[in-house]
Amino acid sequence: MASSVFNRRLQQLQANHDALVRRANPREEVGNGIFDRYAHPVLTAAHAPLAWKYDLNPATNPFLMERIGVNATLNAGALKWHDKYVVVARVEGNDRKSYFAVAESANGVDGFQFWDRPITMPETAEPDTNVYDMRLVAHEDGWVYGLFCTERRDPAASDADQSAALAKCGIARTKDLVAWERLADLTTNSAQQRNVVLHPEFVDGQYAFYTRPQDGFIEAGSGGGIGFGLSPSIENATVLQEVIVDKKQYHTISELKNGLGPAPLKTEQGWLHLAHGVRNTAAGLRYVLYLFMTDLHDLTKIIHKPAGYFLAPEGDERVGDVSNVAFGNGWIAEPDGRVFIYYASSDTRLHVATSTLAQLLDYVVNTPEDGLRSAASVQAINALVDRNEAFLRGSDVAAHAVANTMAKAAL
Ligand code: M1P
Repeated sequence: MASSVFNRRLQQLQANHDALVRRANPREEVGNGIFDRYAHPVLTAAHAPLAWKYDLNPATNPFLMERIGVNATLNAGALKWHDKYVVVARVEGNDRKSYFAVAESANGVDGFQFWDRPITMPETAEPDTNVYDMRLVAHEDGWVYGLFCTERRDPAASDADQSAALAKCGIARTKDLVAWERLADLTTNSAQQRNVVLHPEFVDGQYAFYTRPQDGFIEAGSGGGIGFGLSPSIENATVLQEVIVDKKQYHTISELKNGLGPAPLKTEQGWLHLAHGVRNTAAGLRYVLYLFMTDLHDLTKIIHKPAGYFLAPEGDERVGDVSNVAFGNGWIAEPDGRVFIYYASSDTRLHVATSTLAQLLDYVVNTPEDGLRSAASVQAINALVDRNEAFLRGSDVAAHAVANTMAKAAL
């Protein structure tokens, strides 16, 4: 009896898992011309291998119960690796602890499958309570780095307060995405750090970091925005001076805080950045993604910054463990110009949006900047309508001229 329950459940679980992993992920029609969305998430909690969750021995698990639950798969770093699209996802268990796991796909939009085991991330002398949100960077020094948030209980918190935490940037490196060497956590002058990203090239012979200084675990406070600083060493990385590159700003999508997503992409026009901005609402925080570009030589100078968000949670994406959140810390740029942007919705599942470098550059360069006032927004619309009317008048004249020429030719 027990064995027939076990066998039936095992068959069903395997069939469901296979169907999920093999499910095609069609591109959604029309879109906004900037990027394309897809019908399904690329990675969900249900993608986790059965062997991570179930004791598959009928003698020790006759009901084939789930022994270890997976709650969510989100915020993934990304890399093209041996011709595969690879993400290092944040996998969150039912126990609220996150860990990292590699999943790969042949085409970047469907068929994502986890490798056999999650990453065994070494700890420092001060064990991490929780690790999450890895930024993967193939650095010009030859290593692949994973920078992530390591969270530990705030030692100054009273017994009554079991939620106060300290966030720091953990650093690890690898040559194969399987064996990781853990380095010392990043040292900065800020009380806390999250969303730290390693720049892929040396700057003045030093390692360059994008930071997000913050006063508290949730509040960026006086931290100000996305920072930038240099460290002579990666083994004991220390950034003593942070320059704010992109500050949080009143009544914008990042009035509360912001943070860099993946490492920037180098283009002929500048470094292209993907970041998240956070604002407060009566219904809680709203996280959206935005793009900006910095100067090729002065990495602290923004040369283009479109107004508002690039991508916001939409439809089902708006609901999850932390609703109204879009968060992206991984993208892959192909030599043919395609760009795969991996973003998570509502701290629950991972999606892909695709675009091209040509589209993203057009968007960044030609989208009006934020005028920071309602009147300026109306001015931007009026300027566009003026240009459209002039263009349509001109094309009317041109169309008439062509029609006249053709009519004369027909006589
Ligand atoms: O819950 C939304 C996000 O909150 C944090 O991001 P930030 O540091 O910018 O506030 C992170 O915990 C992130 O993982 C999470 O998705």
